[in-house]
Amino acid sequence: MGDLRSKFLGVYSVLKSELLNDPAFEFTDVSRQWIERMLDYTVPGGKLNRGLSVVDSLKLLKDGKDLTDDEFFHSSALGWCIEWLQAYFLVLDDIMDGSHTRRGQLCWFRLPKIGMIAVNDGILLRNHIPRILKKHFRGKPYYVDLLDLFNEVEFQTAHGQLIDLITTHEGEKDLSKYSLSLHRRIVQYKTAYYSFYLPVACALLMAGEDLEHHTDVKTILIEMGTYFQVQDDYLDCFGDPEVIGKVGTDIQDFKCSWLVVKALEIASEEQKKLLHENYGKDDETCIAKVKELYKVLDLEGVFREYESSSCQKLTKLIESHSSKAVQAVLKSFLAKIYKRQK
Ligand code: GPP
Ligand code: MG
Ligand code: MG
Ligand code: MG
Repeated sequence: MGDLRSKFLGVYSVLKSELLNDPAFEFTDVSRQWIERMLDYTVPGGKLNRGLSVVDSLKLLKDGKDLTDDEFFHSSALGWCIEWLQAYFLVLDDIMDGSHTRRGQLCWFRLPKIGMIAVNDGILLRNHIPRILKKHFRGKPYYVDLLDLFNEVEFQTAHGQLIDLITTHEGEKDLSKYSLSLHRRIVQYKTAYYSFYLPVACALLMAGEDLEHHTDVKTILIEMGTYFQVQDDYLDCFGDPEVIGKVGTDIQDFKCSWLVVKALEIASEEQKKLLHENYGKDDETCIAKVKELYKVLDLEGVFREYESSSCQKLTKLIESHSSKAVQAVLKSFLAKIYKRQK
């Protein structure tokens, strides 16, 4: 496994050096150094689950047969395109959410002399993806489908991010509009498509499949992605910042988090009043009061129950799929995230 990771990181170095020598731009030493530093800081430091899943999934779709060197390189390159997409989203998301840390270090825009140049860095990260695809996939029969897939998923994610942001609108803080169905809509679009559907869809395209024939796989992956974002919402408050590598901001940001939705479902009138008074305020005392209420309501227990029932539901869905190879892909994905601590 460690070996796979280091081989995968080897592909990152190749892609990075190609991008730093892209003939479409006349690089100076200074601009090249900027991008290299920015890439090393924002792209490879995460869990790499999304990227590695393309490689794993392709292998499972080939009934477990070892990948050729060429298949390994290309599935890794697609995996890295997803990691690039993720880096682009996170650089911008951290600005929008006012976050401080990410992956155990300061958010990119928080570094000295970076600031809002990070917005342009986000745009550069996003633009690296079609450069990688053009260089390595232009001649493939699935090239157009690949471009289309990345475009569609980015479109969905940006709209998910939009609803995540506009539901928190300053001046109209209204918890009564927060519901499980609104939460579902937000997380499906902002997280599930790019984190779950995209890696498997990339592997399916490489395996010569037509994505239109796999809407059932998509449905299961979106369900899994929803579960993943509920975990993210839970960890935002209950996770160990040392382990998750970030300090949560959902309470002060007035996010439509799974935790606040569940709290509203089970709270008494008095507890609801406390939430209304303290949720969405960037003040340590207010944040502490909300966290205390979450403890009193035993949201940890509510989450653990959700986690096991979700896993059972997903396992049933997966086992009802007609292809054993696809089942293996989905099970491996689920195993990677079940009861994750980060
Ligand atoms: C995660 O939400 C969602 C994204 C990273 C998508 C961002 C999309 C853009 C178009 C910028 P989150 O804010 O809960 O993630 P985290 O907890 O990691 O900050
Ligand atoms: Mg966000
Ligand atoms: Mg965020
Ligand atoms: Mg979060």
